[in-house]
Amino acid sequence: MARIEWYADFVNTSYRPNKNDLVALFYFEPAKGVSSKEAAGRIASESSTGTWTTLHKLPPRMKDLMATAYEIKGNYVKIAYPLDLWEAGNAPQLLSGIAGNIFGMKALKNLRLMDVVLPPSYLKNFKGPRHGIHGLRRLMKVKRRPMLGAVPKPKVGFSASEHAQVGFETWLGGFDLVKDDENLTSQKFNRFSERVRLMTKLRDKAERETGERKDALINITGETREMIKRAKVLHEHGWRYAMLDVVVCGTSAVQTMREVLGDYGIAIHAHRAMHASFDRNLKHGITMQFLAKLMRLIGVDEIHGGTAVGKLVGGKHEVNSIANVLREKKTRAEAGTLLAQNWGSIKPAFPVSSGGLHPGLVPEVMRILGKECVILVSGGIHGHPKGTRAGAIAARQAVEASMHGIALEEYAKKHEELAQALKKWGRLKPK
Ligand code: CAP
Ligand code: MG
Repeated sequence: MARIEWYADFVNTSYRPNKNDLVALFYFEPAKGVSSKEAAGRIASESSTGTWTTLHKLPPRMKDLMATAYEIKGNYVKIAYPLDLWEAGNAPQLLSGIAGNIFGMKALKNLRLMDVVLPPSYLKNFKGPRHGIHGLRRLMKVKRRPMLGAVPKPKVGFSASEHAQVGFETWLGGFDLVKDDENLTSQKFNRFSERVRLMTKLRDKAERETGERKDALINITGETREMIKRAKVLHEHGWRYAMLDVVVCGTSAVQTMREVLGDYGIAIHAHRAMHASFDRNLKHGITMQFLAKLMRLIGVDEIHGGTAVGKLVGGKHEVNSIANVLREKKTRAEAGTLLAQNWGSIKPAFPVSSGGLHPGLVPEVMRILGKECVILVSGGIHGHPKGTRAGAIAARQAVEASMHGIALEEYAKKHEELAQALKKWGRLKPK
């Protein structure tokens, strides 16, 4: 009888990837009755040239585009993809292959894309961050400490003027950045253009009064042509950053905005809202590490990566591992999670630590992430017993104490804002 399936043709354990292959690491669980080898072959097949059955006609050159599952170890498989499968500089197309149909295959109970090694020949068609860590430090004149920012809280509901006023208090307390929340764009109670106008006035005032650089992560998320208009407004008002909800916008829009904002010299702050819908289940979906990698590749300057100690999921290992992906020139391999990646000339990006932080948690965040990060303390400054400005002062004191290796309680003896924050929250880890 003629062969119906050809999945085995996509498995070759003696294959060794060449320097132009793109190599993906998957965690997989075959469905009942499916062998590991067959499941691995199906993943390689559906993510490259295959279909469910043998074909009547197959041009010989097709062989050169087939992916190869070449290493199967327990529930992990490595698959090598020839470079020519991928269009240069097209991030959505990459996802349609390695993160597309394969997640829905009946032959698999679970499938998780852990990481991908991008060869130099593939990397070279992407821009990476416009400024990166060093560029942002120069832009903001913040030399050594973590960058500090806060979102006015509640998340949405303030008028543009109330919002700008909270921002002003945040800046005057010593913070560098005032961030919009992910679901604030241009609602009728707080229009984008009005917010930008008022924030600009108060930013200039704050810069004059403090002698420090002050900026904001104003959310331009929307339909792509609208984002282009909003980017222009930010440019005309002299802003150095823009914020994008990168997952909901999609890689195509992020690539477009990297072009537009990059031409203006504006940095991208990436909020990752919706990431947990595909990275939270440890057996299925896509890791946050890979999302971070993809975003660094297509050009965000900083992206949320979790706190390990705050209100949202994501442990210490994951937070460190995301930082490894974002900050290193050569990302180190980590067993079962990360593959080694040489970033070539692509700049490093800041990991952003946010969600449920307050001054008492700052030392722990800095123990995990060090100084090369952005720390957002939002509820944890606006909830300070003396208000936003005192809250920001307290958080900055907590950063100073950590930079000097001084225990918070000790530092608080001479810094009353910090003492007040510690009295309210101590080392509380919010849920
Ligand atoms: C933080 C935050 C961010 C989260 C997102 C919020 O506020 O603005 O959206 O940090 O999560 O709305 O929760 P708080 P992540 O500081 O008041 O908690 O950074 O993990 O992507
Ligand atoms: Mg938020």
